[in-house]
Amino acid sequence: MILNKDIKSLKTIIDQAQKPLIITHYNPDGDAIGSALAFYHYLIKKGKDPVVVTPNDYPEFLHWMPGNDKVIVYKRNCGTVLNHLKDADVIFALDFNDPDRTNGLEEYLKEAPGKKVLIDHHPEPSDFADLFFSHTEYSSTAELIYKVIEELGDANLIDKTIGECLYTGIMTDTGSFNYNSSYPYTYYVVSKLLELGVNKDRIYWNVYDNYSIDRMRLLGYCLNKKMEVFPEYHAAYIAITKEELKEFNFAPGDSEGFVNYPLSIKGIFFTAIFIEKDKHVKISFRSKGKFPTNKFAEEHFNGGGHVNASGGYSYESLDNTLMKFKELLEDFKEELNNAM
Ligand SMILES: [Mn+2]
Repeated sequence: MILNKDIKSLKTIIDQAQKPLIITHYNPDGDAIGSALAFYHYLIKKGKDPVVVTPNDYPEFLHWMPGNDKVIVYKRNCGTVLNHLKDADVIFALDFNDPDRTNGLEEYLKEAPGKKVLIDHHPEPSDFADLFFSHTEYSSTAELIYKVIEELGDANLIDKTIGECLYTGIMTDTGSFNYNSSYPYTYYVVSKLLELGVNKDRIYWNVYDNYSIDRMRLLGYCLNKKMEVFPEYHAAYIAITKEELKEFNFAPGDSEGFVNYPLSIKGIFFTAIFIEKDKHVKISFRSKGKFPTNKFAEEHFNGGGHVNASGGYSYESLDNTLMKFKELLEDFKEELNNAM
């Protein structure tokens, strides 16, 4: 439930804002960028001059979004971003629950003098903001942004441009309405966005139908040669080494979504992808049903996230990481067998 008093506070904060700044998490996804740009366009309509900051670059399939050219990437513009953080009188933290999720900006964010407003749908936010809109029942931060703007009495300011950004966030965070999308409100928002003329097919093509040839071949290789299936645990994983990534001219974002494919196998409810990096192994988890991948990631792989979609890291070798994962499957056998 969004409290009236919080909406009142937010209204005052926005009215008084001279230098608002919007920031997302590291490796921003469609929801992070969609929410940030939607809120950017909203603040412009409120007569503000907002700045949008991301900690690092994001995949090219999000570069078509309106306002993309306004985003300042910290990794490439350190000084500019730090100055903006110091100058901002309001900081909107979108789609993340802890300053650590900015991967390198956490201290600057915590020390920044501006008022901090969190708008996010991840569980258990840390106590770094002055005002919290933290609601896990929303499919995406984008959907929550719609709700907040509606509660502010500004639904009439949401136009096609804002709508395209919001729709992208909702679509990507639900895997095109495949998961996290069982509440009617999601479809209420979508219906409103469609009324504004948002072209959902074009957005889908922009985001999903833009594989490079290398990426498509990497996917084929992963499914054919690198997928291990464990029917007895209802689980499967894909693991890719650094050398293999090089072979396929890996670009950031190329393995996005691969983790979901094994879930299409009959009887598979839990999947993981392990990607070998220079100093660690990056892991993503997905599940169908009750198996809490976020708890699993948090307890065993230095990570966290949502019940059905989460991520983590391992600082051991890829081989040892996979061995550990397989042992854990045995430990969780009963829970996995009762997950559906
Ligand atoms: Mn999100």
